[in-house]
Amino acid sequence: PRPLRVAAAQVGRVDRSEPRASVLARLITLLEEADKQAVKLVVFPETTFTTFFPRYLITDDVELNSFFENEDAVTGIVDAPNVKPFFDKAAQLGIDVVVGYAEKTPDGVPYNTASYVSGRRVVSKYRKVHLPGAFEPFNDHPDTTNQLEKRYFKPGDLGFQAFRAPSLRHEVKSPIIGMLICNDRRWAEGWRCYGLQGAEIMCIGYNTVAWAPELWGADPNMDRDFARQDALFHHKLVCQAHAYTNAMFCITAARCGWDDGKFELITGSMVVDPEGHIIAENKTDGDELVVADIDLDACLQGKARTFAFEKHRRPEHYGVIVER
Ligand code: CDT
Repeated sequence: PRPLRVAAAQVGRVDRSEPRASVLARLITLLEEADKQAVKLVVFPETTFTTFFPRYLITDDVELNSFFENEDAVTGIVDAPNVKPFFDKAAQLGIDVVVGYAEKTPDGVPYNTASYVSGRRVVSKYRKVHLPGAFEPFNDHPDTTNQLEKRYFKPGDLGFQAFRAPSLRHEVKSPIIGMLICNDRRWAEGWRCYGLQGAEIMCIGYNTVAWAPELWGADPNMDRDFARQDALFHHKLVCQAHAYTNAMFCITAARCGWDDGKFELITGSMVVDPEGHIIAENKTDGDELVVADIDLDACLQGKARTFAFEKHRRPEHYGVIVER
């Protein structure tokens, strides 16, 4: 067996005006909880350090920039001024973290990014490929949930690179990891790229609106509870199905709750096993650590038998996927 204790760090309501120091204190509390429970790998949400700002049309550059982390060309995210204490704490506790954030490169290019950080070292970085929404807002009503990722970010340019987490080798033979960000989880292509590289754990942070008729194209009179349930259903559907067909664990971490008291995000923080079963999930819509003991050898059933890619795949018939 290759046992490992992992967690999703769900983060509840974060308002547009919530000070960075306050969010950071909450994240550090989650790290301390993980340490108490001897967790070795914790996955945090998409844009962990701030509210999900692409829902707003922000015309003030100073405010817009305040949601981004300025990366260093050598050290990446770990010494960025607003977030350094978080990475210092994770290193001090010996916990590996996957954390999503709005990245500004040294050349000023904006990406929606997740980094895998261990002992203050960026082991790997992923930039969101599937940016949902539009460049223009639906309207400028203050209650509208916009989805302006195409306005604020460039599409990711790093592809889907699986990597080993050597820092976890003391626990278990270094697992092979993949990262996706929110909307990416709905697309089979990214999962398969990681599956083909033998990934054993998929790490996914997200901000998914519970109610946004403009975005989902739903009937504006649809029952709100139904809309929330449906959004949660689709989140679980894709994560469970893709974890199963690629024979890997999946850890999903939600930014959830009612931002600004009026923009609701779904929960759904969970750990899924390679057979597609949920083995741990959130109980609240606030800050919460969802912990699971996993055995990486559980991937073998799918990788060596049910799907055994090298025996059963027929790539000569899959060309249309990359041709269109
Ligand atoms: N953050 C993010 O990617 N959200 C999208 C909203 C839906 S876009 C139709 C998601 O896929 O959850």
